[in-house]
Amino acid sequence: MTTSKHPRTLIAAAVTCAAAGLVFYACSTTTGGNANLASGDAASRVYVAPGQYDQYYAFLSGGYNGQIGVYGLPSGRLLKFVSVYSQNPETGWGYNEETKPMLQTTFGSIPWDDTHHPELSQTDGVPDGRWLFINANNTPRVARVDLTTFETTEILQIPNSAGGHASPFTTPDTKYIVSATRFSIPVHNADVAINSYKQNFKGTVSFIRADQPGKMDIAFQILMPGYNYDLGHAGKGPSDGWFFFTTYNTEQAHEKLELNASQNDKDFMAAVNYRAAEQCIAEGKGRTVPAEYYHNVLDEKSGQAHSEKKTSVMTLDPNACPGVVYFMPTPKSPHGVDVDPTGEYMVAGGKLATVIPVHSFKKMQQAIADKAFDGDEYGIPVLKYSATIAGEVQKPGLGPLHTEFDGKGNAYTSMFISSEIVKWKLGTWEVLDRMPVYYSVGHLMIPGGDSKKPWGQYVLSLNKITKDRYLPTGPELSQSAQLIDISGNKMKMLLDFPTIGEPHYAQALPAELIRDKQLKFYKLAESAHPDVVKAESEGGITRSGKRVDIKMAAIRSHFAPDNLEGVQVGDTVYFHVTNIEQDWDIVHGFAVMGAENAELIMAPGATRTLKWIPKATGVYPFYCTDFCSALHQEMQGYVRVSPAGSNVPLMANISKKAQAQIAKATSEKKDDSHERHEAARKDR
Ligand code: K7E
Ligand code: CUA
Repeated sequence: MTTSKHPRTLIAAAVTCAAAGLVFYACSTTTGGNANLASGDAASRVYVAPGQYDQYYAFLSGGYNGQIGVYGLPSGRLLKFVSVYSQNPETGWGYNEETKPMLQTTFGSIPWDDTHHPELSQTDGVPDGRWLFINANNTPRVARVDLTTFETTEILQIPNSAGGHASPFTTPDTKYIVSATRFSIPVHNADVAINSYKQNFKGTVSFIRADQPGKMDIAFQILMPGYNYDLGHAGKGPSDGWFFFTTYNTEQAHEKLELNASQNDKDFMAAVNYRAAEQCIAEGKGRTVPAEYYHNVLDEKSGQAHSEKKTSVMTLDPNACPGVVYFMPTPKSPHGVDVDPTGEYMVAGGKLATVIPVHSFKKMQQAIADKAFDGDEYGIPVLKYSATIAGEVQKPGLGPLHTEFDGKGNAYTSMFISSEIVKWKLGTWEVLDRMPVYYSVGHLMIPGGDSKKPWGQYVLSLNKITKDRYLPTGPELSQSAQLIDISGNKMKMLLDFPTIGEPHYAQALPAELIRDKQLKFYKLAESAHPDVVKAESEGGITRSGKRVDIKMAAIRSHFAPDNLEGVQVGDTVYFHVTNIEQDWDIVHGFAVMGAENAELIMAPGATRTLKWIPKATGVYPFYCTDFCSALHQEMQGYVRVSPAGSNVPLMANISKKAQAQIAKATSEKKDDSHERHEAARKDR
């Protein structure tokens, strides 16, 4: 669920169900114990000895922290946060000049978002460890994270959309990732009465070209009726070429949705034939319309991001392209839609339904061929429920949300209201096992569990409410994840660990698919950053009007230059700091007193730039923030700030060693930059 952090959501869910004539009780608000769920050998099953590696990388979305948490499984150890949509003062992401453009949108620079669904790139339907995509839920965007650097390298804004929730699920070849509107809005957005919802509000489903890094773009947007589009998954195998989306609010309510969007017994699963859409567009049946959105790319060679504003988008009206969209009635306000590894079954999470409905792709094709329609909605054929349904899992539990697969013919569904994971069999639809989880599970995740080849060893339960699970930390507690062994017939609880942010979905894959491909440092010799320094002697200070640029090298354990003069009140100062180390994991930081943004953190070989506007005269220390050597505490310097118009000359103090480098360089090459002379002029 999207906003299900607090216990009141449980009550709300129960009330909703009561309104629908059913009374569900959340069994997840009991207090106390249940500590003995774990079997005796559980500890040894998750124990990763000092110096040993975890078996899987797991990527957990951070929800409202706008980031991604990288955890090792089975230990549950937190390895890293990848900054995506939210500024991160810890790394300087979104604060330094290099990465600021990554947060650019048509609404301006947005320093925050809400991440829900990490999605690994796939080759032939199997996660391949190249990239991880993630959606922004509030201001719709999709991002690419490069899994050799664990850095966000690309962000694309989605126009004509609001609430980019059904995103960024991939096709089996990663040709496309998708983004669909959770909130329908006027398309093109306009000043209209909210009660003109039915006439004016539309949904869109965007197919985003994703297989070429640095070149993400919207291939086309399909204009859909004004429902809420919740989640999506691509077909695979026989259903390759199709994409499935859940909808709710087919009532098209625009107020008190809690009640008004829960009237219909069935909403729809939308089946989109995207190859047919490609075909229609090739035949000129699409329409290019004006739309403004940003594409932001971090250049690998310079480490600098650039923003490009796009001005149009290709749209397709399903009525102009018969056969591109069908609706399958699906009970009731479905949340997740998950396609099994064979590609035959589409499982819906009918969160207010009493069953788990499963559609058959084979039957769907037959129903289309037979025109087994129950009329249409806005020209889109509605297939008969009985014609596409493969089966219903009876009495699965309360509040089914999401399903993943183990690759051995079993499915695992999360039950939000009854707080359990339910294992059932594809084809016979019988419930095989249940595991209580604490509390209120949202998504669940099996490594590769939405792909053609799940690594069906564990399921991770991503829970919303921790209550009494951990030492209390005031009114707000962390969310939790629980690792369950699914290698045998019965599920076994192994581990319970707190998570940061609100992980909605997660994905995981075997560590060896990523581990040995890690970049250890950026090659200094190949840096294309315009303000890089490749040796200490290249540091210096220059002025151009009221702008002062300071180029600096950072190396254990000093900055070069380390003392600077000639800066004046009213100047805008840019510190361009290059970590000139060429050694794995030797990181330096940079912070200056009174700076209003954050620190810089420089990976080896990287240049980062801090903007600083000194407001008062004085001497300002700066220092390295990352404990880099025994003499880290000595890694410091001063900037002198004089009054505006002062005649204190520019001075950058560099070491004897650097002076020697400069002398050597100038004797070899007479006409070398006088910026360096300037720097060397006033040395110690
Ligand atoms: Cu169920 Cu946003 Cu995929 Cu929350 S979502 S759980
Ligand atoms: Cu460099 Cu501490």
